[in-house]
Amino acid sequence: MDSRDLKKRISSGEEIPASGDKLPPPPVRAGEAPKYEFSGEKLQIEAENMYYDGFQLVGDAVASKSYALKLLNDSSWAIAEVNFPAGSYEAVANVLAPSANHTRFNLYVNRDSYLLYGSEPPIGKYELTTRSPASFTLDVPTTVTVKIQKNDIKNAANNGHDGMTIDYISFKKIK
Ligand SMILES: [Ca+2]
Repeated sequence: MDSRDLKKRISSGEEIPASGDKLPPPPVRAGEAPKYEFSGEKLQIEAENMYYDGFQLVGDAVASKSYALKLLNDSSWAIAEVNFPAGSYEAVANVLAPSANHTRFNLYVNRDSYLLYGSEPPIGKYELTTRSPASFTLDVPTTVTVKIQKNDIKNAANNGHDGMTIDYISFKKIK
């Protein structure tokens, strides 16, 4: 499906055969990094609400909030800012890999990269990347830039792939 077809499908409100649900209107595209406060135990950031370029917006009735972002190439990026209290955290993403060759991407927490991936081979539906949680500790309250991108710029062995659809990132306080 090219992006014009997607737009047509969204604007026509066509029903999705899988569930019969109509998609709500697509989210307004962010013009700058959205800012979040982490409080309590958990924070979920929808990929489609991040400030992004080089991703295709995907409408999917089974995705959280009915939309997700598909990573297209090396220059794809999506960012958000989060104020975290001091503590230890774990991040996972909800993802859909189209094939065994399209299963990985990097999540940056400020300057640190974490390679996220789900089941290998992929299970063919959305799943959490619980096999590769990104764990980090902040000694003091910290404003973090969270960034989704394909590659690890410091370590080519941890580069990702094109094609992963990313639904949301979920942060959990573990300590
Ligand atoms: Ca989503």
